[in-house]
Amino acid sequence: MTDVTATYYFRPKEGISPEWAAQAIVEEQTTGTWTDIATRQNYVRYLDGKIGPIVPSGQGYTCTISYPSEIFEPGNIPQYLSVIAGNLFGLSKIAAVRLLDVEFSRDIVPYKGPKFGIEGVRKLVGTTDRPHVGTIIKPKVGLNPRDTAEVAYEAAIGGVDLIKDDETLTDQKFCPLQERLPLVMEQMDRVRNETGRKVLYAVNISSAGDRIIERARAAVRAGANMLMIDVLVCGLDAVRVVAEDPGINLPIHVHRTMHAAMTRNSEHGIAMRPFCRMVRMLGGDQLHTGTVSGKMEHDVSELRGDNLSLTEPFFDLKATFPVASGGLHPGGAGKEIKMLGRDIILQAGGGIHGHPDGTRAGATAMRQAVDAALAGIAPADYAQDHPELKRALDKWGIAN
Ligand code: RUB
Ligand code: CA
Repeated sequence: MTDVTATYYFRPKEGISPEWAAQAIVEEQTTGTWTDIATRQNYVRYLDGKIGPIVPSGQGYTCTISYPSEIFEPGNIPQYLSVIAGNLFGLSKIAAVRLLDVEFSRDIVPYKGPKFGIEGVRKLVGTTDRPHVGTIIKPKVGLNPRDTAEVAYEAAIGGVDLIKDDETLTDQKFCPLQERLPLVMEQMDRVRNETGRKVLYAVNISSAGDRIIERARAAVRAGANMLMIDVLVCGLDAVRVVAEDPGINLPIHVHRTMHAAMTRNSEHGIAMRPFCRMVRMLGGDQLHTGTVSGKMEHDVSELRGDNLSLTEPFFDLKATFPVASGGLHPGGAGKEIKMLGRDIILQAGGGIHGHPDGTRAGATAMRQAVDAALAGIAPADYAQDHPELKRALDKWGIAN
């Protein structure tokens, strides 16, 4: 296959036919423009896109557009986005357009994908098939490095597999990265000595385009065991830049802050799916895709498909670990596992640090909730002899 096939939903304005709208999109994104042009010589026409069947869907239509792979500059992800998701969103005769999915051809995937992937991350942590439990240090900003490390220790000793910075914490004065990272890693070593468990800490290296790679290298030198990137605010290519650096051999946790500006509207924007495919090919080892029981808006069938796009066969690339996060708590773990499976990272911020007995008990309660789900025992029953889970369920209830 040499074409790149993108699937769009679109709704033309009144009086505009779906055929005209699809044609307007394909012209804008390939060799045409709003009017005939004398310069569109025959020899450029091999770059024209092809419109697939136009199918009514909801208030509008869906169709595929196949782009010849020669229109793409291999390895230039910003350019890919301009083709599949560029000007078309602003065409005034089309009320709404949403990029739903994209299928890339091998010749424009010159990427190695995740270095670790699900299996590699499991190997680091020492698990076979249970869901991982993670936490975001809260409050998301403000704690000093020492308190950050203390919270990290409590979460780790309580049982989490992964600790991460939040999206707005980078390298501010109140918590400089080069101070907090060694202190947190010291606590991770302490947990390793006390329990034998390796806990990952994803330090947020998100920063300006000309600084992120140096920040990543500095984090490696300071002993980091995982890096985190806010992929949409940094730009998708930030993941590739870090993943391809020969001196960086750490898994990358990918946060998607700002995504809902593009993904939330079911008629207009860019669905999560294309981002999943691109983050995977660019080398993200873990990616936030949402929850079925948490605080963020979601569509269950889209979410399941998004997670599948991270794990299904995709050339020879490893699978990216989906992360369920946003308003999760122990009472939601069972539902998440039931709907999303075991290859999932269940990440709770408030749902761990908000436990009535504190962070350590919150982390233990999350692990107990996972154990209950895997044993097929109702959380309320399991909580009878697991007091941390009991206290969490009393506070937050059970998602059904
Ligand atoms: C969750 C959190 C993450 C959200 C983002 O904190 O800090 O940034 O997961 O959402 P809490 P998404 O557990 O306290 O809600 O993962 O959907 O992008
Ligand atoms: Ca957050």
